[in-house]
Amino acid sequence: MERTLVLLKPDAVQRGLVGQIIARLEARGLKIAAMKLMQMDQALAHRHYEAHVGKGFFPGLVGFITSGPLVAMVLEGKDAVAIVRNTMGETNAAKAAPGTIRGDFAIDIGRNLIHGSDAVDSAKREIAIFFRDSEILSYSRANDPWILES
Ligand code: D4T
Repeated sequence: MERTLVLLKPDAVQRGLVGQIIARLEARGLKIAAMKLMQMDQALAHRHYEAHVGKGFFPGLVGFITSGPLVAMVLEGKDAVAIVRNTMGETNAAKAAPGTIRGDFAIDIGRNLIHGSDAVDSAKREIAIFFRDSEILSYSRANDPWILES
């Protein structure tokens, strides 16, 4: 089953939105395979956001993402990468559709609450940055047949 990395960024923790955001992702049918509260340091932030090194917004992004605790999760499900992305809404929260996490709770691209991997390959790379294999659990839920046909 497909897996993706989700980060509930420091703004989600500070604003007390962690529970509401996780509730939406769980209600969609995604399964929590791993989860922890942690604080990113500079090295981890550079590794995770290596594609953005050198861009104008990079220093602000690193300052923000390292500023306080965040929740890191591995979510699992059919098409988990795309399902998380469309549940989050557009990166620029100002343009995110109502009904999405960003569209309902955020207005600024630099305070957009949540990260979700943008492709299966990047999910694999990002999951390995945050979790050891032994921290990622595979299990069945009693309602799985009511969420996925097969
Ligand atoms: P993340 O990685 O946070 O899920 O965001 P996205 O995958 O949706 O978007 P991204 O990689 O393009 O951007 C990473 C991160 O940088 C912030 N950002 C981005 C910013 O503060 N200013 C900007 O101009 C851009 C493009 C928001 C998300």
